[in-house]
Amino acid sequence: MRPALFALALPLSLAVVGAEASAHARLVRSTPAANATVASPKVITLTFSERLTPAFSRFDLGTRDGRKIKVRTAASKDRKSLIGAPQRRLTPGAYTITWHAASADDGHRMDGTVPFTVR
Ligand SMILES: [Cu+2]
Repeated sequence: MRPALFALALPLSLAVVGAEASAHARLVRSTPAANATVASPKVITLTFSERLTPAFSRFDLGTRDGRKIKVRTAASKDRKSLIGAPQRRLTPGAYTITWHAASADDGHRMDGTVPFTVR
């Protein structure tokens, strides 16, 4: 590639990468926070960097050894958060929130986990 063309192409490709990254729904905040030790949470809230498509966005809750805790999740009014209440009090131990989030902007699906401990 000629130097002049390369000089043009580089900022363009960086711009595309930047747009992609900002269009993905990244987890920005959670309650409980990752790795926190808390009392049994009545409500779990995950807040994302982007508006979500509620039909494809939810989270599960399980013990660290794989037992599922029932939790019904819903999107907040601004569609940037997922909120759910565990259907029973959590006994002391290690838990993992496993989330799935689809960006309303580009439909890209992301997922991740948030570990926490109940004292
Ligand atoms: Cu994306």
